[in-house]
Amino acid sequence: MLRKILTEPDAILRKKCEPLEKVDTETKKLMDDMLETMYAAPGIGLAAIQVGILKRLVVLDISKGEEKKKPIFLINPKIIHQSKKTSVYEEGCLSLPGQFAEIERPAECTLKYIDYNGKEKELKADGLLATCVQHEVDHLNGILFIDYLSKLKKDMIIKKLVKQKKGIERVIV
Ligand code: GNR
Ligand code: NI
Repeated sequence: MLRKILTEPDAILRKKCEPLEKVDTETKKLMDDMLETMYAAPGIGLAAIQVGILKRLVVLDISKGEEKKKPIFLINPKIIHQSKKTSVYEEGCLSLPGQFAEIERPAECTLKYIDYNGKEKELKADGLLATCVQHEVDHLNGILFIDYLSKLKKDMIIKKLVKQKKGIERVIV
């Protein structure tokens, strides 16, 4: 089932998400829906908070069009190491439609998480995956990539998004 993706400005996107206590059928259904929603968007990552669920849940897939799909499910992800070395990527976000900016983050990170089957795992990420993982963990703490920009750039982007949203409302009403 496709879920609706919330976009900025929306107060829900600024909330802190709660850890999951168990991986039950409801959790798996939500993760399946999130993956479907992410592929349909299309995007390479999606946090539950982006579909309005305040739980520490993330789905990712950085495989390219022709390649075999490689979905990753992260439950209660915790970054346990970040490299001193940084890298810059042009980031986008499904909650900031049409907005892109170069963001500097640690180039490598290691995380602990629970997988789809409820097993504890560790993942060492670099390149785009490292950026994406950190972008998603930020979502779980109510942080968006525009928070790393100057106030001027951030305000400009929010203004554009408010305008976009007003346009959409007018069409619906
Ligand atoms: O689809 C997405 N692409 C992307 C590109 C660079 C860095 C991060 C991302 S994540 C984004 C999907 C999204 O909003 N995830 O929260
Ligand atoms: Ni995002």
